[in-house]
Amino acid sequence: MKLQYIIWLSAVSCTLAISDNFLKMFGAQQTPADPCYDEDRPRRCIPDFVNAAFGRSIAASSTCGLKGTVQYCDVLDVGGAPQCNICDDQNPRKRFPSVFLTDINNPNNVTCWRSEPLQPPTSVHAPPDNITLILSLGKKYELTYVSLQFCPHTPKPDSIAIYKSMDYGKTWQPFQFYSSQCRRVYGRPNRATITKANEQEARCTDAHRYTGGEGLGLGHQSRIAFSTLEGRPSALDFDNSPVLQDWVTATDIKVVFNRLHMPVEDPSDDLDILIDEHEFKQQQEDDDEDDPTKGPSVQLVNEMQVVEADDTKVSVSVDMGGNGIMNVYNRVTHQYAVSDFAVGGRCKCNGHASKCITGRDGQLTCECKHNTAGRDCERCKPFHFDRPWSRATARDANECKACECNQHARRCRFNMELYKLSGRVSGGVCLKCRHYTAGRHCHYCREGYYRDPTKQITHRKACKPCDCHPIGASGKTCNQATGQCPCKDGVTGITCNRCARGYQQSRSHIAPCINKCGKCKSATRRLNLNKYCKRDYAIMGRILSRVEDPVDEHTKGWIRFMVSVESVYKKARDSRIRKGPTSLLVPATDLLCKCPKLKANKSYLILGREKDDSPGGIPTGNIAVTQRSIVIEWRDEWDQRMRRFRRRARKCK
Ligand SMILES: [Ca+2]
Repeated sequence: MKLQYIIWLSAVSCTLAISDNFLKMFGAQQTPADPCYDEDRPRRCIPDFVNAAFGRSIAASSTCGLKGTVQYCDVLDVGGAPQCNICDDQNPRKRFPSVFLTDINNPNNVTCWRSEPLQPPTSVHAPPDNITLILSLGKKYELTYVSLQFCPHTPKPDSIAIYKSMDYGKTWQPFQFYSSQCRRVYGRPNRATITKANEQEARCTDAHRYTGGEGLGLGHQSRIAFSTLEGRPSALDFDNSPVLQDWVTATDIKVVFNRLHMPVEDPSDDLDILIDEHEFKQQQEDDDEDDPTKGPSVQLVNEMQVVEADDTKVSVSVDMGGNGIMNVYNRVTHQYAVSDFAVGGRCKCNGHASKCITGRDGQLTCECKHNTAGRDCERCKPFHFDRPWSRATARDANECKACECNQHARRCRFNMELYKLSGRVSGGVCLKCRHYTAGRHCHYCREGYYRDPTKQITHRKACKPCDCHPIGASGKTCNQATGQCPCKDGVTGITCNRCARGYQQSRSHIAPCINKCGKCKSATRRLNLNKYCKRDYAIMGRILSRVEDPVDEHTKGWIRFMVSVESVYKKARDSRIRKGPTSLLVPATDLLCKCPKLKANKSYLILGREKDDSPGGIPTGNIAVTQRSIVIEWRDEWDQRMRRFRRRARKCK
């Protein structure tokens, strides 16, 4: 006991001495490099090649012994007597359930599914057997092959149809047909050539009759293996062939056994057979030439078969028309028996995941990288719509890129027009920019806000409100860069909140800041002939009222009074001035300086120039008081003086 303790201690000290290096190694093993990235650069990644059927349950339309004990008979040797046995699903040693189709395929302990015994067909026109096996893969896979291995001492069926579904069994499409009589059974030519025009078309072949295990397959297991890409021209350029990418995609595989053996021919059908045999010979000659697409897929199939390689023997073809064989058929049970149903392929992740995992909902799903999402990484994850989604290729991982929203938006959408305009670089458009930002990338400030130059555009407070003064500013939108609001005349400050130098505050909303009132020229009391001559008109008028809210297009900034013109001493020949009521306009700023000072019900002598009466240059017939006008409160003696000026005015120049 004590000795053991010492040995253990020395082992610990030894470990401590190398612990540094050991830990480094250990650390590297803990975080294996992500196959979807080369350093930080995204690259295409794909899940491992697997037998996607392994361990999955298969729905069989018929299983021997499920409804009670049934007898079946095999022939173990050519010419030997049939040996009979029973199927009984209740007896563990006599069961042939469908789970045996996808269990471990151990050549030393072959397990088989068997269909219920069937009535052998009496003629080629008898209805087909239609025994069906359905394999659900649980998600989309890209399949390289589908293979069926038949039980020892049982025949390889003559006519088999394989279908695939891409929508979890809602719809099915033909994948491959096997028959000694393709035309008769499946209405298709034998071994048709696939061109680029019909790469997504199922073929029918009788080749399985010539590749071992024909007839009874006595003494060994026979197999059929359908290579999905074999003979399809675009297989070498699979990356760039959406048609073939679609072709190999499946969620479910359905195998339908239509004929175990082809019944004896009707003499009238000979012609059909002859055509098929001719086609086969032709095809064999063609196949002898190098077919580059054939090699890799067959190789893959072989890789998957390594486990059974020891048991597989090459067999020779058997004359199908021989009476000896037909005699044996009659003595054995008419029954399908399959020991292994395998589909080789990869979980479909479009090059954006290196493995598939069971998601929270219990469903198999890709572990998506490259900012992709979906069970098959078939779309970009939210907020990563700057580039359109695309399958990864060897050259380009086609990573989904985040939209550039300067941290002001959580959502965006893709716009193809903008993407094209950008030279296929960026097509993301941010949605609902926050923090008062706006634009495709939330990269400028919304109207009514301006950029705070002291903060980054990504800052939450990068945009500040203009806060334009409701009275001092003439609008609510400030300069995006400086924040300067548009100020009314005489108003200053970034928000237009104070009067400029030389201006003073008024109580007017129209002109909140006015010139400090200077000397009022219009209120002069001195009037001479020279002044009289320089004015176009001279009238006496009585102020009737001040018109509130007189703001209109022509009189903005002017205050309107109603005035009754009572005497006209002078006017130009084409003047519109008449006796009677009319408008009198005074600049608001002048009025605030009481220049002139006007009171209701008072009369005034007014001298002015007609061209000043047209604010905005449009003649109105109004009277406008400006700095050049003369406005004097009326006194009766002005009447005499006006008449005198009028007489002397002939001397005016
Ligand atoms: Ca098995």
